[in-house]
Amino acid sequence: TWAPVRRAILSVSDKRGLVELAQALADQGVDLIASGGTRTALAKAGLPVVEVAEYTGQPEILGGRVKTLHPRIHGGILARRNLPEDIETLAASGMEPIDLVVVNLYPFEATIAKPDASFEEAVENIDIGGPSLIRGAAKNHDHVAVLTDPDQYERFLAEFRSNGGTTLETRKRLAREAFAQTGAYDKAIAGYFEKCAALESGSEPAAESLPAALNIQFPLRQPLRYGENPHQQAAMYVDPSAHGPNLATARVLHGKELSYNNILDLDSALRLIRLFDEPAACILKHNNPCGAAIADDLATAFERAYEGDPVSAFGGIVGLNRPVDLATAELMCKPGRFLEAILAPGFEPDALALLTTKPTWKNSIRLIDLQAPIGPATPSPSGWDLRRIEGGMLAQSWDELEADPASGEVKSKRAPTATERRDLGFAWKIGSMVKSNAIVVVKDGQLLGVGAGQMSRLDSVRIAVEKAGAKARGSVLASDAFFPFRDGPDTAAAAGVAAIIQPGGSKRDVETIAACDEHGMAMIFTGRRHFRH
Ligand code: 93A
Repeated sequence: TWAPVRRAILSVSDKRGLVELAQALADQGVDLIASGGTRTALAKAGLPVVEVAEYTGQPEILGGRVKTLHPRIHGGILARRNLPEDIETLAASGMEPIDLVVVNLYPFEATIAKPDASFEEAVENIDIGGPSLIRGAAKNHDHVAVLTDPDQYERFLAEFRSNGGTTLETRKRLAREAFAQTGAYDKAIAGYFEKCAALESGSEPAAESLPAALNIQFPLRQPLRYGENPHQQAAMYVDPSAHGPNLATARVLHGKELSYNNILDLDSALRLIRLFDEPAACILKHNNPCGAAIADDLATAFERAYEGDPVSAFGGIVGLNRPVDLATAELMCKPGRFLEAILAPGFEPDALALLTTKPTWKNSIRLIDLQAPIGPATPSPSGWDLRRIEGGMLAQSWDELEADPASGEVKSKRAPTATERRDLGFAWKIGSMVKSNAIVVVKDGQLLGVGAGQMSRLDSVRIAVEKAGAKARGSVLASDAFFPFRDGPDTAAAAGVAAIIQPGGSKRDVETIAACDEHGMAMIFTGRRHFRH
């Protein structure tokens, strides 16, 4: 099942890591073929490389629209090495097998994201030759490996350096990732065409409509030791259409195998942390945040997240939206602290070294590298949010957060101050990730108290302000859905809460607004609720 790499074609728009990859290939005697710009980059680095035009004898035509679309290239990729007819066909035409395809596509999504991009420019950025190379290699994964993203190079090279080739398992994984990528690419193009057509006809773009039936195929990623409890069987499956950082493909750098509950908590941590632009940290327990903070640097954000509720944070799942640095790792390792897992878009080497050698937890801490930056710009999840019920399944579109919740309508006499507004926005984001009924209390970018999963909203308020204690004075509060009675805001005011954010929409909103005005509290309505059942 092992296949050697003797000849590679490289054609990349994103040239990150290209030279290092090609150097490692050349070091082991791999022949390199590259399209125009890629060849120039490699030749500049002093690497021996043949240009596609020279290899095929066919110069690029139509202003670059036809670069690599040639039988000598596609024959070399698609030939079945174990089929005598294919090998004879190659030989008869003087063609050679190509064992590795390194391609990433014209940046279509980046092009249409530019505010001044014309339709013509977008169309010119539809890659034709690239997807053909990728799909050919992925189809012939029995013999050919395909790399479609610079983030894959390191792992590929670790294997290639040790044996000069790849295993079938690797090639299959790469093929899966390749098809997911070309699929997402075409989906983006189709979406753009649809949007342009809708704009021309003057109507709003049609929302993705509900499918008549869900025909879902999620390949098995890995069996899990057990489910939510030890007597339950469990496994993790992957959504082949998924793109962007996710738990099904994240890399576990260190520690014991992830458990079912770990994965659920880490997934929530990922969803929470990606809501923030600024350095942010969160700590989850039983799928609810017990700590969260934003700050100018990651270490401060972590420290404030932990200190928000140090008792609950013990044994928690940590999510961070910046690579873990040494300062943050040192705070994590403070005496008396214990963490179950840490998820981040990377770990700096000195931080990794420290976290994996702390005596009390060195074998148990799980470190999960998302291998890609995360933030509000990360693509929203693909497909539908699915839940099983007895005898069927529920599907809904994902609960997306409004862009700027704190800019909602001010309902109270007093408008929130600038600081309160910032905290209200932070609280709203955290509240959207708490099990309903959800109430969160926040001050200065730090989560101080959470009331989660209560059957009465008032009980959630009581728990949240009690958790915050004396720190509730001057804080702000978010409620994931409207207050049905004024008792919630009254209780908040008694604890010293200064401002509230909630969706509004109760028939007793007038009474709730009156309560805020009596207590001098500011209140904003967002108009959108975020139940999490
Ligand atoms: O215009 S294309 O669709 N025609 C092609 O035949 C073709 N072959 C590769 N674009 C094509 N590519 C793309 O060119 C690759 O997917 C890659 O994104 C880019 C690399 O071009 P260069 O090496 O000239 O920078």
